[in-house]
Amino acid sequence: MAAAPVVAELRARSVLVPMSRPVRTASGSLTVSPLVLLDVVTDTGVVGHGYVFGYAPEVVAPLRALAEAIAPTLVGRTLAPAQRMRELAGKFRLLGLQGLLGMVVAGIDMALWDALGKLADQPVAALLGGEPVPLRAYDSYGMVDPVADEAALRESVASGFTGIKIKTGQADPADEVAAVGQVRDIIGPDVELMIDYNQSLDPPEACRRIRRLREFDLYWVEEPVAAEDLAGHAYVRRHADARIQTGENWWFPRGLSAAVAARACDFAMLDVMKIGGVTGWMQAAGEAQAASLPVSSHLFVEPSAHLLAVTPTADWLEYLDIAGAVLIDPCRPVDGYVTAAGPGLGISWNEDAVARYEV
Ligand code: SMN
Ligand code: MG
Repeated sequence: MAAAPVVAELRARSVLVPMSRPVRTASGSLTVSPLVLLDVVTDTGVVGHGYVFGYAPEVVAPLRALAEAIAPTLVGRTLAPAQRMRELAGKFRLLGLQGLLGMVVAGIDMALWDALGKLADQPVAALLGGEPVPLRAYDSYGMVDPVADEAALRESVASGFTGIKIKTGQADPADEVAAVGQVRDIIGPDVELMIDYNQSLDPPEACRRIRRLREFDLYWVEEPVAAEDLAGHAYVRRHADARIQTGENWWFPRGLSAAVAARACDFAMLDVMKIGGVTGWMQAAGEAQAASLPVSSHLFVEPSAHLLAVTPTADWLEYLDIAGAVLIDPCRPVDGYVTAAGPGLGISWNEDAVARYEV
């Protein structure tokens, strides 16, 4: 049997990428997408790609430096993502896989799985026992101006999206009620409407605001309070008449376990970076099924399309493009659905664009 491919080099490049739709949230705005592109160069010549989203431009340099510092640990090792994850978790046990380290480890995991898919000429969804399938997607907006954004919202619905998410948490609750009501009027009663407070409220205020939005038939209310305030999420879930979504800020599968134990949510939102890459997602998806939590994705459209395809309780794919400007063939929605592309995770860099945005 031929020798298993090994990692020859781990390469990290940082880019500040334009976002197709800047995002204003109650907890800050994003006008550029700070990414670190990770390449696992194998001894066969096949290169696996992964990427991490830094949220703030200041973070890409330390992320890149961290990836470069970890690289020697991987050189010469096989591509086995689960084994490499176990070893990295052991090596960094005292620090813990979270924060910038957790993000880099997850990005490496994505690149390892991408390399395995490319070597097998298979989409990662197939490596995981499934296959690419059309996934219903919602079009994800920031805080909207219902007048200025009306045309875009109507176009989202006309293009086939059956779900729309908007950010809320306006300083004046009356402005929030007006915005949600106007968006509901624009998209009509048959399109699902989600709102996302991005951790901006305290539990009693969240309950008060949700009560004022009752007539608008919300599909979910996302991160009403601080992500790590699981008791606060559970309080809102108990006292407000709304289904609570959270999870984009869970660190690795244990983050989901803690939320399940706290009865913090009705849904699970998995961020393929923070949940621990493909490997972490698959472990979390099993626990979400056991807890009967519908799973939706957060950002990372391409990898998430593969993972939701093999997630037993898959619910929605979030369509919010953070990397398309540096991808050769980004996943685009068709009639409101997104289907994974392979081989691997379907990630190939547009090198001209990478050169343009590299920092
Ligand atoms: C979100 C967070 C950070 C960047 C973009 C969007 C938001 C979401 O919480 O759920 O999309
Ligand atoms: Mg969110």
